[in-house]
Amino acid sequence: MLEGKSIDPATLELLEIAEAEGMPTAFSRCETIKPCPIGREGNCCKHCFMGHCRLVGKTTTGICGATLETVQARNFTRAAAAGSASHSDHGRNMAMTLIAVGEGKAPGFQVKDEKKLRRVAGYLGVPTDKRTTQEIALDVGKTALAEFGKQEGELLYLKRAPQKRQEIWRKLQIGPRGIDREVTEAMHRTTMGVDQDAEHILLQAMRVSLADGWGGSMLSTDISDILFGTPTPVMGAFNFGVLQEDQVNLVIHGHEPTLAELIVVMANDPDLLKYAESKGAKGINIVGMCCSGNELLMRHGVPMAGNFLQSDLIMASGAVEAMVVDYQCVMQGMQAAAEHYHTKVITTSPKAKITGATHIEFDDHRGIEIAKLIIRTAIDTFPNRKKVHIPNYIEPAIVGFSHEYIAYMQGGSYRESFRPLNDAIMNGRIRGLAGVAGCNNPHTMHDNAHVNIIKELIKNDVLVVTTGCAIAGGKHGMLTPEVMEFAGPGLREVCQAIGIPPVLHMGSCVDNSRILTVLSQCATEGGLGEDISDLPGVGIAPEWMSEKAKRSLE
Ligand code: NFS
Ligand code: SF4
Repeated sequence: MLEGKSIDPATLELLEIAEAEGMPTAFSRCETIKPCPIGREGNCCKHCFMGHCRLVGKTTTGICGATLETVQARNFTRAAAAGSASHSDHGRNMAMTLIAVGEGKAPGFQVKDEKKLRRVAGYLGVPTDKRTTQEIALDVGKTALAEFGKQEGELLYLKRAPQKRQEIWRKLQIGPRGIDREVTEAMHRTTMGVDQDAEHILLQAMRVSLADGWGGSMLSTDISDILFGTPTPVMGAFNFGVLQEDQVNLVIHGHEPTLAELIVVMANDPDLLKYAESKGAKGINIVGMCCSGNELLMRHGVPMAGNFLQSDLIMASGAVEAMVVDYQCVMQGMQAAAEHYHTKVITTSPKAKITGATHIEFDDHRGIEIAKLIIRTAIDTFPNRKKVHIPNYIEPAIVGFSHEYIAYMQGGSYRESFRPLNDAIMNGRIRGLAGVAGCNNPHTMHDNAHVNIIKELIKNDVLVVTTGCAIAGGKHGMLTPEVMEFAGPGLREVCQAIGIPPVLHMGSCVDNSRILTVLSQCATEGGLGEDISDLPGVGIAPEWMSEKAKRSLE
């Protein structure tokens, strides 16, 4: 029964338990739900109530006359708009937290990376001379926030792309003006009776996607680095084995690093540790999941319990006291899974509740107090544990390769460069660069595509960067220096010379923006052409499921 569901033995082990105990998971639900083939292909239009129109067989237009091309382009663009809205709304929250820090109203948070703050101020045209960190932070936050509601002009970060690329965007008129404006326009143009030329619709899909990659996501990454530090390599660990049998386990899942950062700090609070002891636990163990997990992993080495398809399954360990979630990729089924055990699902975002779950709302003005309350709630749950079974799989990994760090590795603090990498591509020792990103999807064997594609790429001298749930490779030894032996001879030589592994963990999905800036710098460094499209680079999301990944695929 379980055969073919995952290549990860830890996942299979808990799936067996879940099945025996009748705990539902995405895997089990996937057995009974067959995706609608019409919708899956994008051939169904739900944009007005003369329909919904299913364009199959001899039916080639909807009641309004919309053609299959139009319907498909509209569906695609709406998914891209939703994906952009999600990443960007996350970016907006980061900007608001930075403003609160600038105003001195966010106790527990501060500017951790002053150098990055000044660099970002430069991109956004915020003056830095003779100004305090707090003043700069406030202005950077406000300028970033203004990018969302801007009605005219173009996003300030577009300037970070190679000149040639910017000119193409301008010529096609797809340079985003304001992030929210592009999402709204995508929704408007795809509603009944508006834009009905497939190619023209798809131009807006590109514009709304650029508003994410060079807007919401990039701002999110930059502000996270300013507030929590720009990642540098750190040791981490992967898989269910990171849960601790004798400690209170909190799994942090979702996307925003803000509250998660405070929970990590507060897990060392002596009073809370004492409280945990009073309930019979030997400590408080914080582990990550999906993108929030990635954020914590790459900045603090907080162990990563798993990726998307492991997020309800982990409950079957019986060792999760609290599943702390904010938003995105948080399956509602988690609550049903939690009800089979003692686990409390705790929702924390004002934007996202789950029926039946405990809601403890985050507010960055009272962050510490809320973090403490969440940990206390988890501790209170510890005595209710029933049977515990933690699969004994744990894989070490080196993670946390930011753009800044990769540039530093190639030239030191004062001569940051991408020259060695460019030279290696030009002389053929590296054949290309690949970004392996995106989710899991129960319609395909869990982790299989991620891991095998990465293996094949490095064997063929392609340098790989990985983000989001594609960090699946971490569970299978792909993020250790030992993986070097699987790399082709050219790639191995270059990685040894620069001092980087052949598979670089670059963070969460919004951190795909780090890939964009790396590619941009490779292109502008010279020798490989003048544009990102001149580079031998590819982006793959082989197990994708989210609209956010659809956006990234463009
Ligand atoms: Ni990305 Fe993060 Fe994972 Fe897919 Fe979801 S967690 S933003 S969308 S499932 S990679
Ligand atoms: Fe059908 Fe046209 Fe309405 Fe879509 S917009 S549901 S194709 S009538």
